Amino acid sequence: MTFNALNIHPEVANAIKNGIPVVALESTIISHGMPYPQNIETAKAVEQIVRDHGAIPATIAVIKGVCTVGLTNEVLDYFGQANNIVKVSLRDLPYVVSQGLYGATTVAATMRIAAMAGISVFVTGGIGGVHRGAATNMDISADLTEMAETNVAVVSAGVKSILDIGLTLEYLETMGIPVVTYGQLAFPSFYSTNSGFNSPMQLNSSKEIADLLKVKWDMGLRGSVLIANPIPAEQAIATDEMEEHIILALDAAKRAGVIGKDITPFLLKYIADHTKGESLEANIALIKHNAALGAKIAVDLATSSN
Ligand code: PSU
Ligand code: MN
Repeated sequence: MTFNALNIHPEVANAIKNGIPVVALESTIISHGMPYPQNIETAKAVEQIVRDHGAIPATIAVIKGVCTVGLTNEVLDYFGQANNIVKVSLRDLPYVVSQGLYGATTVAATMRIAAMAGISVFVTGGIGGVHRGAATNMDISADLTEMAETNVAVVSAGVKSILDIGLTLEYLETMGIPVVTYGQLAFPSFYSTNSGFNSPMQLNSSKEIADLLKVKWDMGLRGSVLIANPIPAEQAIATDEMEEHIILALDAAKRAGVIGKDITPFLLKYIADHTKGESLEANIALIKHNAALGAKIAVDLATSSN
């Protein structure tokens, strides 16, 4: 059994080769993070927004064991509906590749494959982080350890409050990962513009963010930068309203005995099901918003690197 390299879509490969900006996108959000058909509609809309802002989108997934960078619409349709798709974090990659399976990649696995392909900007909704109760359950997403290691910037709407946001920020500090909030100091919590924690850094333009990335990597400092892009205020959901649903979701997960990699998808689905689609709408709005910022950063980074 050998590793059959990567399959990079010709449009993406051409862009990488010629210094044209590229934005990587994950697939767990499609297969395990959002319901059908909104998942596919959103995935396609996000790709279009990346294009509208001057970059080439590269959604990443594992197809029959092949790490694939840049998906066709047919493949996106498949990943949005099929039920044989493994949620693939870093740990799961060699298994799905050697077994020839279909895998939807998390932030961690997407970053790693993006780096293999030579892509340095990645857009998602929310990253995984330190879970509530981590002091006893040790549940810390591999997204964080990956961010310490791999030179791919991550644009997100902050950290979802299903996690312990304070501990997640502490962990990011320990691992040397800069956390930059775009346009404000308050660190956003996915559905809300303000998590109650301040961001360690604030930058106000995509150019300044691209400069920070370039300097970090030119200095030989390995790893990611977490760029937190607050949800547009008109789409935000009040923190205390979300908190009620989160408490119920955590309780339901505990009663159902959900652990490990199934926790995050369980909580996301529970909350979406119990907020009458309001959270789904917010989720869609924020990822589109992130796609625009990520594409601008990729454009500025390509300009300063060419
Ligand atoms: N948070 C969200 N939506 C998501 C995820 C997290 O609001 O879709 C997904 C991402 O793919 C992320 C993964 O990388 O969940 C984290 O999973 P875990 O906690 O098992 O590492
Ligand atoms: Mn976990």
